[in-house]
Amino acid sequence: MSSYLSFIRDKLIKSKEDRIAQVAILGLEKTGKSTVVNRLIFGTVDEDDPSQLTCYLNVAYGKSIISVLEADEETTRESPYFQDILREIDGVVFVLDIQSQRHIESSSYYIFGLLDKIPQSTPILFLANKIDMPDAVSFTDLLQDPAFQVIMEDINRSVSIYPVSVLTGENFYTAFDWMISRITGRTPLREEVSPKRVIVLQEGGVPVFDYTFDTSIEEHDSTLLGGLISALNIMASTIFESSSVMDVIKLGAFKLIIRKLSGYSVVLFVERNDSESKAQSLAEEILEAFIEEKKRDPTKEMPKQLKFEILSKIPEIAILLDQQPITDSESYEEK
Ligand SMILES: Nc1nc2c(ncn2[C@@H]2O[C@H](COP(=O)(O)OP(=O)(O)OP(=O)(O)O)[C@@H](O)[C@H]2O)c(=O)[nH]1
Ligand SMILES: [Mg+2]
Repeated sequence: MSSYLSFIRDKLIKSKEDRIAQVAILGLEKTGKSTVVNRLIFGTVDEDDPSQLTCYLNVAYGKSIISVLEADEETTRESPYFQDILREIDGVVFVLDIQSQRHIESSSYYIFGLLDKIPQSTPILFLANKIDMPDAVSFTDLLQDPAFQVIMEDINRSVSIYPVSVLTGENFYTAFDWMISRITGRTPLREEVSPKRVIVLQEGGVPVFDYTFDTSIEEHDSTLLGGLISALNIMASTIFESSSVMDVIKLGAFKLIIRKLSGYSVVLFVERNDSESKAQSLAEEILEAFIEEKKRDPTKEMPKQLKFEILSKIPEIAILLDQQPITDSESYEEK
């Protein structure tokens, strides 16, 4: 084990030169660390997934690559290499199990023991995990816990805590995105683009996938929309060069971002003033995820739940899908 950790430490220092964000996933036994790692790798989790004790691997997060290190309690307490690792790491994610008050207490002891070893400049994200469990301690009660108040009120640190279920995915990407935007200095996605609806059209403009993110918007008829876009594209390619296709249309309060791939087109509705490049990359990711699912099972119907699952596999979209978007009173953040 100790040679594996010295290997991790050396890899970590090397990856730092490559500017890959390094995130440590820490927490007591069975809090959900490996579930976090699995969600990052596969975009979904299976309760029977193996629970690796210490692992270090690169995963794709949206368009970037991050390195994640899962380390169990014993490693963090006992390995001399782990001290070096904590000094090098860009962000720490503490997973704590909030299924009972007793679980929370043991986690807070552990956290206090480690806190001094984490440099002040390293952002720390607390995942208050397992909110799906029936007797889980409420987030409001957790925030009243004096131990957490001390941690959260340390003004010299960048700390945040989110109630999540890594198992169901609820709030997970919102929380993780906080960490990534802290490390990379990137603007959180929510502030750059707010997708309203996405439609995938097959050749000829027939809608084959339709998902509304914002149920308050007016639902335009997707068949008519498909017809409009395909007619416009046919006319455009007749008038201009044959390869010309429309890629952005501004219409009232919306901007329609259009992308084409393998005979399908995606139309993503965003707000008129949203970041165009960000919206284009989201539209491409959705179309790629759709095509991948189609390849896997060309005949399969896509009920709403499956569409939701396809979209949830894209971290940046999953943030927007969180069933219960976090409100100011629910999230507690200190800069
Ligand atoms: N209900 C519920 N169970 C969860 C959640 N996250 C993880 N679990 C379960 O908690 C158990 C432990 O999860 P792991 O991810 O293996 O935890 P770990 O921290 O990696 O555990 P060790 O590596 O063994 O220390 C598994 O049975 C998971 O399915 C959650 O959000 N809700
Ligand atoms: Mg594990």
